[in-house]
Amino acid sequence: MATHSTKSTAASNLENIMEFELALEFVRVVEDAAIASAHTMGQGDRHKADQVATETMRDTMEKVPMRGTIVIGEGERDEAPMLYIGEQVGAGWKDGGKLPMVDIAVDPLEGTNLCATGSPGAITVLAASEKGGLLNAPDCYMEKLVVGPQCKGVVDLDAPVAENLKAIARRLTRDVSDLVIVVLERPRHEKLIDEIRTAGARIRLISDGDLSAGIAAAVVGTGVHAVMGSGGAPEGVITAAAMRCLNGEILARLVINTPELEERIKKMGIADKNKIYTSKDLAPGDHLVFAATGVTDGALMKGVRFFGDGTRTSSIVMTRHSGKVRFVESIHLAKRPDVKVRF
Ligand code: VTB
Repeated sequence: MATHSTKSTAASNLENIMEFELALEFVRVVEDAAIASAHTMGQGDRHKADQVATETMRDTMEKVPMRGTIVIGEGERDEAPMLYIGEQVGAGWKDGGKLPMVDIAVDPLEGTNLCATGSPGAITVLAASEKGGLLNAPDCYMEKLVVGPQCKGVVDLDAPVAENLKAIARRLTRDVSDLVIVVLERPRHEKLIDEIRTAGARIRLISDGDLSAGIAAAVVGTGVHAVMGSGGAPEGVITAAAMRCLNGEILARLVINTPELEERIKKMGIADKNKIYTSKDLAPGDHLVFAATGVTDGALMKGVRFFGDGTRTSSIVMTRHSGKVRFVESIHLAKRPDVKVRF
């Protein structure tokens, strides 16, 4: 009994280190990546924007005191030079291995096009958990339905769109015509968009970035009530980590529509391709950290601002177990003796 409690105290200490101490380290990681990619804003080069975000994220991540493993990243080892799935990151691998083992899901630049065109909604983002706390989702599409805490439990991925909208409106004590639903503007969403319009709800079509839209849906006052449609599965897992911190919900299903993908998920041990995942299925970790920084202006965070004496960033960092949602406004000072800080 005594041994058991000592063990679990040790385990929970490690996990507390993860939430309390690593949370701020992860803010540094997303801030640095955001500053690097913000320098490329509007240059029309999405690959460059993504590349500098990835390189910078990796550089800063290497200094974090942890034994991190990328579980969702830039692709398989042979297709991505860094932040590839399975890559070991962090300062802890070199020093005898006392530091916590952490699984990490990254999207170094969510909304590469948004950054390349200087449009709102680009963010740098990551989620972290104790080992096994984030589903290793394949890089395919995922059908998603994201709602905030009040609408948890009343929506169903397979229900008609009109019914889900009615349920959301009822929970938010308003009419369907008052709702704002965010949908990626894609030909594959024509039917969905028609159905939302027919039901009478309002729509915000976005060109990219359903991850930050999903987070906005779980925060009261952002003017986003749900996100519907299909986007990337890896981003779905990162959204799920955010939902677990914000008490929102993502319901999701992998879109497995080719023999290659069938084969891929079989190898990954996913038996039922039609399974509907909840936030807890996608991000089952008990100790979860979610961190994001605005690259361009968005609903929750401002974009990076360069002001000569330094750089200002807006970030959000959330921890599930300790229940903290922090909005972090940072000023990164230029190395000059006469540097000024403005409120
Ligand atoms: C993008 C991106 C999203 O999914 O749409 C991508 O903007 C995949 O969709 O934020 P397309 O292939 O149609 O572009 C996301 O990355 C994330 O879900």
